[in-house]
Amino acid sequence: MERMPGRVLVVVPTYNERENLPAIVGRVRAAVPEAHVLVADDASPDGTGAVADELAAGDDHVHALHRPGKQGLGAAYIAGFRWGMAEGFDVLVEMDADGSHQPEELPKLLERLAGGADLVIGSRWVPGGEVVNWPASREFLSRGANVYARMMLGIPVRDATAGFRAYRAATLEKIGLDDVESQGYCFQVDLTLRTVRHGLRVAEVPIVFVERTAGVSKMSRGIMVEAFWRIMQWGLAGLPGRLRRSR
Ligand SMILES: Nc1nc2c(ncn2[C@@H]2O[C@H](COP(=O)(O)OP(=O)(O)O)[C@@H](O)[C@H]2O)c(=O)[nH]1
Ligand SMILES: [Mg+2]
Repeated sequence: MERMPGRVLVVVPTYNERENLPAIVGRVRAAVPEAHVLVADDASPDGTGAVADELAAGDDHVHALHRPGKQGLGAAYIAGFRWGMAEGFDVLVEMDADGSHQPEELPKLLERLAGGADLVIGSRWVPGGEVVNWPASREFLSRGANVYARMMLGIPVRDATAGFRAYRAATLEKIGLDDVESQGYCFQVDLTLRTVRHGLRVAEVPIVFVERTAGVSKMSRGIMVEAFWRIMQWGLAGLPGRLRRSR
């Protein structure tokens, strides 16, 4: 890669991803050999944690973080980010374990970060972005959630729910992680909003998102309900400021 934005840690949260993990870790190591990988596993019943330990034992760029039980995506990422910042990494990457986020596209995100951004989002909903193998219902849900978030929050981001992204450690330090309560996918919207509200630079680069072929999605009704209400709360809390600025 031409320009690296510093030492990079790719955090991969896992819950029952045993059959997906070895391939995804191998692809990250091949695509960006200088980057380290941290698997943040929530005591997966299928033994993903033991698979992570095996991978870590065979490669000094691979690490495993074991958490006591399923506590949601947000909590796993925060634990992973804290681990990485304590270890002195300059860039913290979010990436799913199921192959939906293609490690081969990671250099593109990192180059954009090095070129001058505080958060880079791998976006499905900008020109050039794409989703492969999604049923129409899932595409409708994702597009709808993004229109809802953009209108409620007034942020200029096309894919605020995307989970393939790169943060500067300095960005995470500035926005603060101590009071983040979002557990499910609205964690992504939460951190996007914080980044925008701190006046930091958010860039979106198009990615091709490929639906998983092994294991099952952890998307649930509870996760959707959490996102709906939290986004409404943030939108209402930010409304006086938006009105003041538009006058
Ligand atoms: N550690 C941890 N990982 C999770 C949790 N929920 C989902 N994940 C992981 O987050 C990533 C995205 O989840 P996935 O089920 O593929 O969601 P989808 O792509 O939106 O259908 C995968 O790597 C999951 O294993 C959780 O509660 N804890
Ligand atoms: Mg997935």
